[in-house]
Amino acid sequence: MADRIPPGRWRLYVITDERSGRGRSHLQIAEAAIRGGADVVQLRDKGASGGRLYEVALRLRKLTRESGVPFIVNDRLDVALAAGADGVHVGRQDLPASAARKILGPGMILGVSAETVEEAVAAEKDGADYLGVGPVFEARGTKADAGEPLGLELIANIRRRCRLPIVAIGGINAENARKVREAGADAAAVISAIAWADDMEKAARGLKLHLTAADGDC
Ligand code: TZP
Ligand code: MG
Repeated sequence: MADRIPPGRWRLYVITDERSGRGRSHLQIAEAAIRGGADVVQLRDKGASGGRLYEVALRLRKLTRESGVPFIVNDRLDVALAAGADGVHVGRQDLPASAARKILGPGMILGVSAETVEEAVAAEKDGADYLGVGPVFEARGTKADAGEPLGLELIANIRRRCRLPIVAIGGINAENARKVREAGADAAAVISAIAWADDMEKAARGLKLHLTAADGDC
């Protein structure tokens, strides 16, 4: 098994979301994404019951462990802990970062969403391991309540104020992926660019190439 890649080295962060996946399952999206070079996989399912989410998390845990890819659960600390995930991602509607850190202990990865520089600074102080920053571009096709795009400028501003790895999110695709790296993001998180692609593996491979192409410049 490959050594686990820490957040600062992540480039392609793939979020499985069945509702925006043309009927593809979480497992199918994750399998294709990993074959295409995903550095980390997040399970996101706002509609699933705790029981169903736990079952899916166990399957993704097995797959990601065998592939040496870190596994993050969105929103649900309980499911992340029960399934033996590597970490959890929390946002404004979830348990605050400081409380999540208390429960997780120092060994698990804590991702925290930030839509402003102030939120990013607070998340860093509260124990986040990486920041999810966005929506950078238009993302309401995937997340109805995503809000106005915040732009590349936000990434650059957070980069100046925080040391944590930045995972940019929202409307990222093969055309604009390199721009988020150049603005200061370490990685890009994507849903539709992979889950909606005709060939998910090929889409992941293409995105990964764009994201790593900027390695020499950043
Ligand atoms: N948080 C901010 S935008 C977004 C989330 C979960 C949706 C990203 O989806 P896509 O399809 O990659 O724009
Ligand atoms: Mg959340």
